[in-house]
Amino acid sequence: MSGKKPSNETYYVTSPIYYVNDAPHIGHAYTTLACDVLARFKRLDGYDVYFLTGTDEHGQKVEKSAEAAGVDPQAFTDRVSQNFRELADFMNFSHDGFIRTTEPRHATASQAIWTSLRENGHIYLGTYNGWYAVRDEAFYAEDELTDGPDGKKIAPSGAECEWVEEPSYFFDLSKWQEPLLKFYDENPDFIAPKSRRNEVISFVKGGMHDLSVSRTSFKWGVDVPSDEEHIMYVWLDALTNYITAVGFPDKKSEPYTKFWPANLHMVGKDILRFHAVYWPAFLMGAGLAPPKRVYAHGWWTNEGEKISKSVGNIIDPREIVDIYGLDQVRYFLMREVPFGNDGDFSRRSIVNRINSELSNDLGNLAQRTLSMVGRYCEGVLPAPGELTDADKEMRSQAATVLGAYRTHLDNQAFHEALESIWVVVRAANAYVDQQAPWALHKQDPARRDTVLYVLAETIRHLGIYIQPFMPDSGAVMLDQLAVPADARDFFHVGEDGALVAGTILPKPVPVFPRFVDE
Ligand code: ME8
Repeated sequence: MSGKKPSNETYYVTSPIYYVNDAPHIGHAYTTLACDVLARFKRLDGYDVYFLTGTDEHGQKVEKSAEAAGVDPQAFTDRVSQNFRELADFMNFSHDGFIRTTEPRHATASQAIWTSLRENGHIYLGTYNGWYAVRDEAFYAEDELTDGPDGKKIAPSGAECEWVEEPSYFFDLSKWQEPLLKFYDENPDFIAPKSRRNEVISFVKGGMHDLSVSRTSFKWGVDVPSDEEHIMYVWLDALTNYITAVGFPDKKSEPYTKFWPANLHMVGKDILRFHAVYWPAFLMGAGLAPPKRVYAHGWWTNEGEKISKSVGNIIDPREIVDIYGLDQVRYFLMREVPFGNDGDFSRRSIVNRINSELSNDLGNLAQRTLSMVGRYCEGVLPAPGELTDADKEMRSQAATVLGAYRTHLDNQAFHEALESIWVVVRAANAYVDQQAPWALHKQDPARRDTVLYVLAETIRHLGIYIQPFMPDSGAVMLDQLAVPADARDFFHVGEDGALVAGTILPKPVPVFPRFVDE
């Protein structure tokens, strides 16, 4: 049966932890939203879920931003981290944890992983001479750089590089080529989508230099154990957040035993190398299991242009939510772009999606069905009579689509997951038109009741399904059918949760009003 709960299954999903040098924008909201949809879906599917997000607060970039703001880095991060917490609440994210890398538990975990790497012989002391981009907090090899104006060296990401020469500890990344290639080979789903997997594999095949993992020229970071001159490289510290949050270095108790290795690290394509190359190497070097999967999604542009502070076209999630509505924005972000590809935010496309798919297709279906129940049945859910083939087909389609929905989300194909639900929405609209309950009203009230019942059941399924993407709207749809709060998970898909005839339904209100441009 499609709605069956798995037993004792867990699901650990993480967003990146965001740098606190900037205000949150649509790109940050996008990544965490994808995690939120997965977390909500898995909860409805009976999993024990841990969904983590947070802020990355160390490193030179944050230190410089604090300096520019004229405050000490701790006060600065306290303030800016709060903006990301507020964004998460405002976007209705259902995270179970919010981690800050300046928390004491995180220094403990970072120092513990460092110590394991050192004891296992993967970290040694040397001197770093090379290029560093503060914006990316990343080291680059000479042959990766191009010449910019004023003789500056520019990284492939567009960030300016500076020459760094200082004592540094190194991680023996050059020795990890074979183990990593073997790991990718044995775990073909570790990196997604496929095109990104190929990029990572060719990067690793190209050979890697040892990685500088400590700095001495500034102070804003986690101290290297037993060498107070050094602080840890911000990415080693940052990546460790994923195990800090589940209790590392305590590997023997929950939540670590329950949730590690993580099921999914969701990231943008800009930070895939850190997650798919460095992180599994660090973990294996420390004798810990790598995560099960890393998904690198694409990049948003604004009306065709790269989003950047200097261009001044940053999209503030609050602004668009104020204009279009929260669930409308959540829907658009997950529906507009085949997940994994780059996407463009344009006014025209969001308005189109709201008016055609939300308002016309889904909103009208619910509104016209429930108004007929109000008008013809005095607001009491009618009892169905014998079902025709068309009725049975409608009911079965609504219940069985859960299987395709689940598969799409396990592949992080959010757009296809929504499309599979919309196949049912369109089938239900065709069913209303064919059955024409308004014409049956006088001639055949028993048949009219059956059709309205089948439609109400279809809307119940749609209400359940849209909850991960549009939690508030899903709740409103289910409220209108008087579905009890404990009957809204996937266990209640199909006959198990069928609506009870005779239930008095509240007066319907439109769930998705049309967007009228003023
Ligand atoms: O990289 N389109 O943090 P960060 C889509 N602290 N996604 C975007 C985006 C856009 N235009 N702009 C940003 C860091 N993102 C590190 C991560 S994790 C251990 C440490 C999203 O604040 C996307 O997920 O620069 C990208 O990977 C992330 O924000 C970068 O956030």
